[in-house]
Amino acid sequence: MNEITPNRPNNLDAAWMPFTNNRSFKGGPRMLERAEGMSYFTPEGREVLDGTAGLWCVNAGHGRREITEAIQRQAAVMDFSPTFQLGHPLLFQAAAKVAELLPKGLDRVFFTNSGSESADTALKIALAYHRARGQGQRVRLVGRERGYHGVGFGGMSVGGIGPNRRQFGASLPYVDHLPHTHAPEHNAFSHGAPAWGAHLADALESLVALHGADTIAAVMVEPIAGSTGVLVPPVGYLKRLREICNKYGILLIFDEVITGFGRIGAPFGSERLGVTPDILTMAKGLTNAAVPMGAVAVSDAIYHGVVDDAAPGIELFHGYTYSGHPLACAAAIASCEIQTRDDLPGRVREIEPYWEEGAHSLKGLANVVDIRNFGLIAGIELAPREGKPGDRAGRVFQRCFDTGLLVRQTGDIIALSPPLIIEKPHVDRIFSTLGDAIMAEAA
Ligand code: PXG
Repeated sequence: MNEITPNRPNNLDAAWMPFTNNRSFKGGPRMLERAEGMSYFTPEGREVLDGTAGLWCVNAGHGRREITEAIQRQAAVMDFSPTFQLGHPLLFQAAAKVAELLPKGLDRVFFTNSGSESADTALKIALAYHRARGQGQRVRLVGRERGYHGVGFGGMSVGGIGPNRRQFGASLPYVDHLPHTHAPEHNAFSHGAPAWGAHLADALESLVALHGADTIAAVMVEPIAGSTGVLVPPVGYLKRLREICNKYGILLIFDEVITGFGRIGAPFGSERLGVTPDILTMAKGLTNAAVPMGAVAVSDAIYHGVVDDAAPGIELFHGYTYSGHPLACAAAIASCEIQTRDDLPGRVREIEPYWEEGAHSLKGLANVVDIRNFGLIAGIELAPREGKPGDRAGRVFQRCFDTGLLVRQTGDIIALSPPLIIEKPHVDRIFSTLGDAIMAEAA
């Protein structure tokens, strides 16, 4: 007879797990029970070094006391307050804190609960902005192949991942895509931003010629595509996109769900990459992932464009019950304070060369066909096993987990994005454990 042990689920049936191979997981579950600093611990007490900051989100490391206490304090004071036609102090404080970290010119902040909601919110704001200016015919949304903007219908449609949509048979109309920038034939083993490919942004000119600029509302891209395998933009690419958007009055949206909050050595990636969008989405590191929260930042011009001349009443007919949830705001304030006080972006810039060297030390191992890096991100691409795409990297992921390292697998790419508090010995452990796993899967 099965005995129920506290904290040890003995029945995995009820939960339908997200983005998971439920059948194989339930046959051999990988469980995490506790987390602290750079590490997770399994129910058996085995340490698993966190090479992925959870899912690119625990940027300040696990179990930050300041964040936990801020959440506890707020839960005791007021559990929930509506933010429709009502406010609470932390909503405004959290928005102001985030605005302090944002690139100059982007300082109006709309709260959501996730990256997916941020993507859909950003797209809706873009449409509302054009409509408010009397350009309601601008309804076309442009994304990029291999872009990931979450799982809502907006983000899914503008995103460019087949399997993310194929199952559902429906996408928004009026969507088109730029080509992705992954070009291993030119850029394999680039250190940092690859030199080749700025001209790929000119595909936006072709979409303008095809559809007419006056039908296009916005272009949404990740400054660095994370979940489709770490695609770093070619030098000059984002600047070129910015110029073309300016030329045709198209809004540029950066999805900074992964690149925000220090990940690439600046509070937001836009700053490090030297290009400011009109709209910027975030989530993940916003609360250090302690409470779900996302946000969309927009320029003054967009805020005023939508709000100032609207008909009396609600200006933007959009929001979530939990937009600006008090516990999330408490976590966001504490998390933004850690960003600044501990200078997480500065730490990234300091350790980046060591990280880059560690990542590229895997060059030459069997089946390693490309290595990419930027900030505290790395992608290691493996040659697929014949007829079994994803199998090699999947086994590397499992081997790493079994030997005490958490990595992310997407197709045959291993992605790394550790907490930004990482020290050199952790870097050494990550790449030696991963190197061993890759070698063990050489056959
Ligand atoms: N935009 C980007 C750029 C993301 O990376 C989302 C939107 C959606 O966020 P939510 O909070 O709705 O999940 C993401 C999420 C991976 C991985 O394996 C990446 C994400 C989520 C889960 C796994 O790389 N990114």
